[in-house]
Amino acid sequence: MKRIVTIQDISCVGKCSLTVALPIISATGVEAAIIPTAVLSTHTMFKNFTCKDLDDQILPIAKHWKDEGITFDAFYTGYLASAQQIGKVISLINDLKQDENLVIVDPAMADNGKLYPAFDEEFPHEMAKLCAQADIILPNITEACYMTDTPYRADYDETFAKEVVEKLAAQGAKKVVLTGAAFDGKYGVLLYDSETKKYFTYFQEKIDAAFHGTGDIFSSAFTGLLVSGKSIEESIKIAADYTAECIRITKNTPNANWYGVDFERVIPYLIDRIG
Ligand code: PXL
Repeated sequence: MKRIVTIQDISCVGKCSLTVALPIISATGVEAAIIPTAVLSTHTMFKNFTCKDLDDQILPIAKHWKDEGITFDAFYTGYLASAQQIGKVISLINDLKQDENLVIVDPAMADNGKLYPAFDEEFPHEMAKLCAQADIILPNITEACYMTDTPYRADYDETFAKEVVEKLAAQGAKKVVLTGAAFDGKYGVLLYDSETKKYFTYFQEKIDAAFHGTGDIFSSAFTGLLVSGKSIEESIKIAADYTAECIRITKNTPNANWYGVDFERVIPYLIDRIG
């Protein structure tokens, strides 16, 4: 059985990060080991959230695993609690990673042109260092702009998207998967492979609703699917369709935006698509 370690926070309420990564990766038939980077009462879109940073646990956990000879097929990181924590995650990966292991980074830190409340302008530069070491990164356009010091544009075209994606690849990431790519009236995912210099796009019908945590749902499904043996293109398609289904069934639920989508009800669809 394949095993991923996913490194991100636990938001106790507000479905995102580890509370979605665990069930979704499990549904793809892959083991999800975890490192919780922080425990928050809710994700940071709620007011007055509490946060206990678990920074001091990261390297001791890594050391124990190394001593025990525990290995992983992939390292998958999401929301990290501080710039200092990013350095520790880089050390952990360098320490435990074997040549054939995948490093997948979702630089979960910003959306709609803005950083999440816990982060300052320096944070994206640290995150860019982690992304530079990754096999695959999963930014949205806001995160891509922050990490490349490109002024954010709410409206952009395909040329702009490709420019930003290629800047990220030039910083070191082998493959860039731009999520929520919206240009020329289309909406979906844009993949750039810096080794083949080829693009792959998967567009979908844009659903007129926004929910918190859908980026984490896409990234978790994508990572599980890829590690389970699907191609990168197939993993993008199934993860994007799964995320869209989650949004579709939650669309009319009042006040769901912050609480997250009903991804649980669509797990049978995900398993069906895996075949
Ligand atoms: O979904 C990304 C995410 C994860 N974890 C925490 C967050 C957010 C987005 O705001 O606040 C704590």
